Amino acid sequence: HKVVFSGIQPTGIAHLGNYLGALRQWVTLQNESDPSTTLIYSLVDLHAITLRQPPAQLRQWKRESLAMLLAIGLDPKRSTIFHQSTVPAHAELMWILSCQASTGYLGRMTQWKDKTSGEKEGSEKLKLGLFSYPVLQAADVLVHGATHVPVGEDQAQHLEFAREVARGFNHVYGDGRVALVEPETIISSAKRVMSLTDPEAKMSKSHPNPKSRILLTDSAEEIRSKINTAVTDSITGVSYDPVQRPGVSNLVDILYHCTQGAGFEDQAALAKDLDGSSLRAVKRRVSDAVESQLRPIRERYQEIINNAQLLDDASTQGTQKATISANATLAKVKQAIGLT
Ligand code: AQP
Repeated sequence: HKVVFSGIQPTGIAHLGNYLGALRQWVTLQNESDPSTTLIYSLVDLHAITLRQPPAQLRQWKRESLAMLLAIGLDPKRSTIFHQSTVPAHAELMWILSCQASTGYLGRMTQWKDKTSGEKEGSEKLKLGLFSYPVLQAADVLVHGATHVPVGEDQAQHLEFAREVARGFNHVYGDGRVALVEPETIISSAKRVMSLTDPEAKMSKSHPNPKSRILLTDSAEEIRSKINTAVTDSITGVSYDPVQRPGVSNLVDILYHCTQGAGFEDQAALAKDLDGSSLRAVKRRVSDAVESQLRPIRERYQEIINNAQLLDDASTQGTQKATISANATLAKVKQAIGLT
């Protein structure tokens, strides 16, 4: 039985990287999979508080993020869509898995190293939640028995960790009645969309410069202006070389993925075709392609963001379905450990 699970942090409106790297796949999986496939998508609000968020801001982001999942085309009747904190089994399984997870492994996580590399004052100020959130992420996936997890490349390491935790748990407690499922990672072809202002870093919600990302709610003018000011290089012509020319290659990537390949075999072939055009013309094509992808999403979002009834109903329905799925696993786990 195929179970798809994935999550997004409600830490702001989703950006083009979230969409091409993860969300678009969520919708495709929903629309193309067999009716027997279970689809569970979570707004992972407990992950969102690993960095401090003003309460009113978090509340607003949670609502906007839910509206966005509906706007991209997820159907709450077909897919389970819920806020993580409304299903306590996630946090409960996290504790149980924490008693299994290696701190050495957690300390080697790239995201942990990146987020703490600037800290000069030792570990005093660093929060435990930021260190242990891959364990919560493992619980998110394992508590629903997910078989497939569609994510961007930055999450691949955390998924490997989740498999390791599942293996460890099964080794200690697996007695035939409980076996946590080791999930497969599904990485989309747009696995890493880069920042427009700093193309060596991934596009992210938390980057301080709003020009670094295109939000799914951006107007046509905002899209155009952000693409126009995107950092490129002073080399003449267009070529696809993510190492030497990260800015230009990112634009080629974005064009490629927003036009389903634009009829070309790969990004290098598309770049070759663009080579005669001025950078200005290339940027115009990129803006047009992004605008065509995002316009329907933006319009649908505007229709539903103020529909409190629709949002509340979707969330309540999602919580009910997710609770049933999560509690089934948690009960088996507690039994196996001897807690019940
Ligand atoms: N740039 C990206 N390219 C491709 N996929 C991406 N994802 C995120 N950025 C890119 C994928 O989107 C899903 C949700 O991830 P997230 O909620 O962690 O989004 P974020 O933009 O990464 O958020 P933050 O708040 O800036 O978090 P940090 O800085 O912690 O990463 C995931 O499947 C992710 O892979």
